[in-house]
Amino acid sequence: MDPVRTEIEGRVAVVTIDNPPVNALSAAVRAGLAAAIADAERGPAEAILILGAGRLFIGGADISEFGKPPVEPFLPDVIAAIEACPKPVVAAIHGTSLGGGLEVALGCHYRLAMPGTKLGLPEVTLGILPGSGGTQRTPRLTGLRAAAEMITGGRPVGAEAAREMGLIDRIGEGEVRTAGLAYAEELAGSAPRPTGGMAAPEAEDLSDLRKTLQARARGQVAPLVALEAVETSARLPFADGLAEERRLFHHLMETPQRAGLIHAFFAERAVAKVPGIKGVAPRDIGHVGIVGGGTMGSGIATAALLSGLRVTLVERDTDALDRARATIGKNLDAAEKRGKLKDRAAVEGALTLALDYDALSEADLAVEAVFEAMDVKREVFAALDAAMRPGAVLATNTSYLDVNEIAAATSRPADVIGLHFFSPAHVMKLLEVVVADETAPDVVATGFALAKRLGKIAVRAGVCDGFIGNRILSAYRAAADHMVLDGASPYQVDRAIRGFGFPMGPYQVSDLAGLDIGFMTRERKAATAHPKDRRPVFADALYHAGQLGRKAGRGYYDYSDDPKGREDPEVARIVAEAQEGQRAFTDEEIVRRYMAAMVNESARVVDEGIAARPLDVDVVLLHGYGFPRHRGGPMHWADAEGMDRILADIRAFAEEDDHFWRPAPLLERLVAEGRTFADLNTGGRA
Ligand code: 3H9
Repeated sequence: MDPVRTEIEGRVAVVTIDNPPVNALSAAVRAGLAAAIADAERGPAEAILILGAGRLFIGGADISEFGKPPVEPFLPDVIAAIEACPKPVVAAIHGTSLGGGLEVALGCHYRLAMPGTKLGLPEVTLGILPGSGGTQRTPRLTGLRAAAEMITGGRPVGAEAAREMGLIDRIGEGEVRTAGLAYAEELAGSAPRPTGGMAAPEAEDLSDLRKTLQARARGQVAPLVALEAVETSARLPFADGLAEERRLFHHLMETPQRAGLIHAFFAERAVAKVPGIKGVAPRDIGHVGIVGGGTMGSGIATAALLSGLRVTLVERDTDALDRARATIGKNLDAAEKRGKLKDRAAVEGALTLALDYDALSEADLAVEAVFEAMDVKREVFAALDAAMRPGAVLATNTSYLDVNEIAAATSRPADVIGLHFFSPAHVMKLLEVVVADETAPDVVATGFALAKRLGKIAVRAGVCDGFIGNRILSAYRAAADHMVLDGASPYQVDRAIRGFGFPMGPYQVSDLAGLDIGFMTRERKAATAHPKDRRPVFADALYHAGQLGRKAGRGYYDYSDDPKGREDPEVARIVAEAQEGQRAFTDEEIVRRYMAAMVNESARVVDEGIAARPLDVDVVLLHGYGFPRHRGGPMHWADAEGMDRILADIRAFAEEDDHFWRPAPLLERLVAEGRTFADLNTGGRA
């Protein structure tokens, strides 16, 4: 079907863009739009109305065309033709209008948006900048600062805010087509009002915004380049500003950051396409049970309540229930402050607290979030099995235990699944959906449907110690610990890792999680440890000294007079005493070792089928472990860096420690065959 069609309604030519799912501006849409404007210009209509078919106006440029040879007509030229049209052109916007989609609207002479519409220029989140006039037309409508904030932040604004800023002229009523037609009829026969012909914005000092952007960039270039582009609008004539925008756009288009961010965008959508559950209907979930009201259980309860589900939380005694109620209350306070909670009374009314598993007899799904010990978990699952109705889903939030063994404690292993939330569960977006040997496909589909309902990104994981994320974490964490044992300071390691783009280094993460957690994990693994495994004795020493991290006021860092944490000479002394070597490391070597360990373990996780594809690993590390988004995730990064270089590093490191550094077979195969992880995202395992 033609992606752009024109109908004549009275004095108005109605041009509709119909390119599902998001009316992206593909080559065919651009050509169709250009032709429609040219035809309407020649025809009898006295005004032109541009609309989007379906649920939104235009989702932006077609991102899947990026990185491929460009196809004419180019979007800036199509928009220039709209702007130059001698008849008034009106955009009637509903749903969403993003990126190139908003730029089309800015090229129109008048803009109307329906209530609830989101309008934005999110290009910086893809590593680029608005490249079809957005950096020049927006400031002519809104002033320099508002445009700079919108474009460098990438966040959409609502219709009301857009009208206040001057970005749109009107808010429509009723149905978008009718509202747009009435507006166009009103303007029919009048002179066009090109945005590019408006006065340039007044120059303003934006150095404060530049400083803020620099402080939070962590290596990202697009926001600062976008600021530069917006600033030219106050200095240069319109045509020259457009040329400068184009030049900067093409520069960003060529950066690896653009490739990384767009990989992340598509990977986040691809994770939901799980092999084996295509077309499988999920079970209905309206009522969620939760066993355990600690930080995790209360966080999961909060997430479920905020998405309108009924929640029944079971704890052992009334004290524990009171604590859960208080934690959930605090979480809801925070959500209310952020505007995420409309009807508090209704949400609180949907929560039941109970001491008995019988309260879960009506629940559609229960999530167990109790102490991480197999015997405790098995007891809970036997009780759930007895209490829950047939067809209910029984989920465990374990972060490393064997879900098969947990399922075996019930008479219905097909209904058992792992739902591994990340703390705080009402904030973190990631959910690992852990599929055990006997988990039924519709139970897996239910895990994904629940994640969507909760606004989370679900990734399928197989059963192993730590699933995808924590298993890979334990490998790169070990690489960091080995460097400290050999002479690096934890502070240097943290700095180097932050320099790569992580928000925190591994020892800052330890302080946040609590050093007791790491200690307990080491104790748990000690029984099965290999004699050549190197134990981070400096971490044990800190644990025994009571330096448990943030909650104790001291861990690797001292938090007593600085909430961010100060380097601590006492820690440096404890670490130095426990160190096995005194070798110096450069920041570059620290990053190379850390990343080599991450990529190597990731390759094993993919090879063993624990992760369905490399892109699943990328999404887990991006959303659960702070991996810098502009690098796309460890697998995308490995491809960009060159897998042969990483394999050569691992082989070199193995010369001094061939126990820890063993190349993953998949890495060796891919290098030998000249293939990449990206090849496996589409083509399956090597
Ligand atoms: C730009 O415009 C550059 C210009 O300044 C200059 C150019 C010269 N292209 O997210 P969903 C696919 S940069 C291609 O699940 P929702 C998506 O992959 C662009 N495909 O839906 C998915 O495919 P599949 C600036 C796209 O309702 C399907 O559509 N624009 C695009 O939750 C459904 O997507 C943006 O950055 C695209 N632009 O949310 C907006 N967008 O079904 C990016 C989506 O095969 N898009 N797809 O997995 C979004 O933010 C959301 O998709 C949107 C709808 C809010 C529009």
